[in-house]
Amino acid sequence: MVTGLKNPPTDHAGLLAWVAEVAELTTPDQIVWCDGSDAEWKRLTSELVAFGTLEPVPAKPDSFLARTNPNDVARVEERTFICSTNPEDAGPTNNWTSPEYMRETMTDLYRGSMRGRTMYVIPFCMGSLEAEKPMFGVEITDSAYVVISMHIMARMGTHVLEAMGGDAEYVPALHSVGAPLEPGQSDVSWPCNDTKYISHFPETREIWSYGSGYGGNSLLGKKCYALRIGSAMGRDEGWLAEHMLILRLTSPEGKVYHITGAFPSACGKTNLAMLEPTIPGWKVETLGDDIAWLRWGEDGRLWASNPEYGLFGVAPGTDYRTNPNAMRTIEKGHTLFTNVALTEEGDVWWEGMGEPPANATDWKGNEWTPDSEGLSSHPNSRFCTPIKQCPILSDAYEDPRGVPIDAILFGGRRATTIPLVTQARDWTHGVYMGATLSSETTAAAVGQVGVVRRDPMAMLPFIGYNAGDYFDHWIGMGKSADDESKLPSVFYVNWFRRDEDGGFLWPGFGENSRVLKWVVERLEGKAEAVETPIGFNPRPEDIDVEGLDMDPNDLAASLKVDPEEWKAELPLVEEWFTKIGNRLPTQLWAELDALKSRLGVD
Ligand code: GTP
Ligand code: SPV
Ligand code: MN
Repeated sequence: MVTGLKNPPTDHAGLLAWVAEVAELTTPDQIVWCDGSDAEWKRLTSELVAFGTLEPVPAKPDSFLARTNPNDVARVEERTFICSTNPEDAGPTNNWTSPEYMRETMTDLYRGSMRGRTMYVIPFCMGSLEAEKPMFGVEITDSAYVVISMHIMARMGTHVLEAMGGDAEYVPALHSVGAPLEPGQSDVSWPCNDTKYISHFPETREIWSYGSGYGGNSLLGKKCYALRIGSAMGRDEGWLAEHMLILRLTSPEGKVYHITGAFPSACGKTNLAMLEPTIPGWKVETLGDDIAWLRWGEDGRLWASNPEYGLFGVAPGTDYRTNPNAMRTIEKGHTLFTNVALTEEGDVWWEGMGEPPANATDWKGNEWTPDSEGLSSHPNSRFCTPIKQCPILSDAYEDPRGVPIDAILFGGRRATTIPLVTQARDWTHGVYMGATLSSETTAAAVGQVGVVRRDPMAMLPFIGYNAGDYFDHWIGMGKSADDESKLPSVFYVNWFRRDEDGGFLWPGFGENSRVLKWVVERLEGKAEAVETPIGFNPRPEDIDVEGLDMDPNDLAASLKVDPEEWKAELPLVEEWFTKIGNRLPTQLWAELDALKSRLGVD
């Protein structure tokens, strides 16, 4: 028997059977039950440094840099699968295979895949352990990088295993980098496999991942569990798992609001969640920057909680001027950087962080100077840091109930058409806005960057079931509210509209507080808006621009609702809805028809 099976730290029979089964299949050298301790962090980071997977970042306490294989730098949407029995249940937006086919295919891949490696067992919990029903998971992985990342990103370790007791339900999440070692074969610093599968079995709530060590492909509590499996659970149980930030906004009068925002990958969630308002008297506190679980509260309102324990944020563009609170968070150390540059002074650097260093080592390990041709850091390079280090973390963060939501923002990255902010008429119109959300693709996923695609509710790569059913679930959540006035108001924002020269019309970042101000003043019935074909829109004079040095023409252009641009959008929406097919709720076709008639199109 492999060591690690003999004196296991749990008597959970189901878990022990699964660990034994995986060990038998993948044949690791040893099994390690992760305890989540500081000693474990120290041991694994030291081992990874000695081995060359990590390099210390001496300028920041207890921080490290990983350089991945250049072919393993982002989520792989083409290799992500939803394996429901019926292909219709995965829907037209997901890759599908039958569960049987995927189990067979991946079992073959996993056979012996951990040979020569250590198999780590990571008990974790998404969300609070104090929750009515704690959302347990266990990840088995052969990557120590995954273990230390999970130390930061999720509640994990012995206390979770103890809380699971002998019979708790959990989501089994199996991960292998797919790089077995023959006796005597030397290892590489970032093992992975050209063959990659990120597979989900929503009916049996299981996750199987193979071939990639990176972020959303390998930290299986995050996108795989908290979004894809989570969304399927939410459909069955009457809640929502969403790709959303959560923030608390306090007005100068001391009124407290909670806002969630669904923006696609690398479209500004982390930045908005940690915003430092530029308008006096307003305060933002952070609750979450990537994932929100939305559930009904006893008061009949929708409450949001963040199931994660850390931040896995986009590095490029992060700076004291754009996101000072993220900088303060990572400055405290205990941070893992992936695919950024390391300066001669032993600090990290990336594009968008002030003046470039004279000399650095780039993300591929090559010498880099400001004259070098390539980027110092991969566009999807990231910092992985404990959320507790965020200096503006809200005191409600640990509350298992979360916070009651006043407004939901949908947003995308669009150079044209979409105004800075629009308020939906009602819940169903808000669902229409979310369902038709569009955005330019980013480096967060492998593939072409800058292509406009529909990314409904910023969940295109994360809906664990049929997108038509998902929209229906959103509409149903509105219907199940005991009182429509208790539902959050929905808004649609776009920080990324551009002028003819390609520059951003709106300054963004801290200045987005001006938009948040308009949002809460709409909730309070204080701010003006005009009714346009697409919803309620502010005029330039409705946005507080005091102290903002901005060309009034740019402000007007950022807010503009151009009927011609919106008419051009209609066939794209029609094509999108047609693609979703017969499970698209009729209410959304009705919303499209209503929009057409308001635009004077029949
Ligand atoms: P994921 O972690 O991939 O889900 O991304 P995210 O939505 O949290 O995106 P993030 O806040 O990390 O921002 C992604 C990129 O957009 C970074 O390079 C930011 O600097 C940039 N960005 C964020 N907010 C703004 C904004 O208001 N205006 C502009 N111009 N850029 C922004
Ligand atoms: C995203 O792509 O939306 C992320 C990064 O938040 S990853 O965890 O890699 O999915
Ligand atoms: Mn994300």
